[in-house]
Amino acid sequence: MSSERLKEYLKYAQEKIDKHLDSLLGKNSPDVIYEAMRYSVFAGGKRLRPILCLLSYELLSAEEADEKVLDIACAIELIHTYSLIHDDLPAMDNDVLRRGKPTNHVVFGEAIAILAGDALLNKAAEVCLDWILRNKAKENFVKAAEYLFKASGTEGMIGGQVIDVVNSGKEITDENLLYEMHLKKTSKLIQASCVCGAYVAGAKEEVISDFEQYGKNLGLAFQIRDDILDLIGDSKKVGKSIGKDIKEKKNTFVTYYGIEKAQEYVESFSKKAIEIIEKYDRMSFLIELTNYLINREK
Ligand code: GRG
Repeated sequence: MSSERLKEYLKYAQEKIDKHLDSLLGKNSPDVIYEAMRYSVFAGGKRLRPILCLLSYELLSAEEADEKVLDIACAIELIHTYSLIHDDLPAMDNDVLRRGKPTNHVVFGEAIAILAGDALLNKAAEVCLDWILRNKAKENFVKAAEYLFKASGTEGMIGGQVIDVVNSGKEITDENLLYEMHLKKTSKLIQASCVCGAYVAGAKEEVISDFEQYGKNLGLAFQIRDDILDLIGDSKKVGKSIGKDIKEKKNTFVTYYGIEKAQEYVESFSKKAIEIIEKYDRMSFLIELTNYLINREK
């Protein structure tokens, strides 16, 4: 159970992020592409990645998150949303529900869903470039954007998805490959969220590296917890059918290790994540968020 203070912070940060996303996405446009983009961006996501970005920035800089960090934080959410739209497509996971709502291609058709995903990725690049220019191409801002686009590209999220796609229907028997897939597919964008916040705060390279390692371990714990929830928490987790991953022979940590060992891994990765950041001041809040995420029920 999270503390009232954490709940309040999450609400405050989600509102800030939603307001900013709203301003970035062609608010009153009647164009179907904006409708499709907005449909998925405002479909009820937790905003975990932009929250990690804002929080890393706030904790390291001791300043409240403002437009200095909101652009890059929202660019991360735009990339995350595009990946979910494309992941749900018939050519990939062929899912009809996400977050308890019909998926983008079910509502808008496959062609528009592909374009909405593309447009969100494009928008993320536009937002980052405008932000860099407005901030006179400060080196730490450029580094943050570079990190984000590498983390979501072939060495990161897309690379992880490729491993998933080429092994679909087969059982991954190599533990290292299973890790590589999840590190790239899930952890990289979570790492990028923490690293970008740290870069904007002006953190030194050693701190950036710690936040990178924190994000990596949190990402793994988060992914394994997600796999466990898919299996046991379906009555609570809207939009997924019971044990779908196991029935469809998906390669997850739970199908590989079984549920008990998988839970042990959630605990050991989150412990590692916390150990990395607890040497810094003011981290109690991030530690609380870590515990909340890995103990979540949905
Ligand atoms: C299609 C390029 C491309 C990549 C797809 C992100 C992804 C890669 C696939 C989505 C499916 C999946 C199991 C991703 C793992 C990460 C994960 C648990 C995503 C869901 O993230 P949450 O829980 O989502 O933060 P919300 O709904 O809260 O935004």
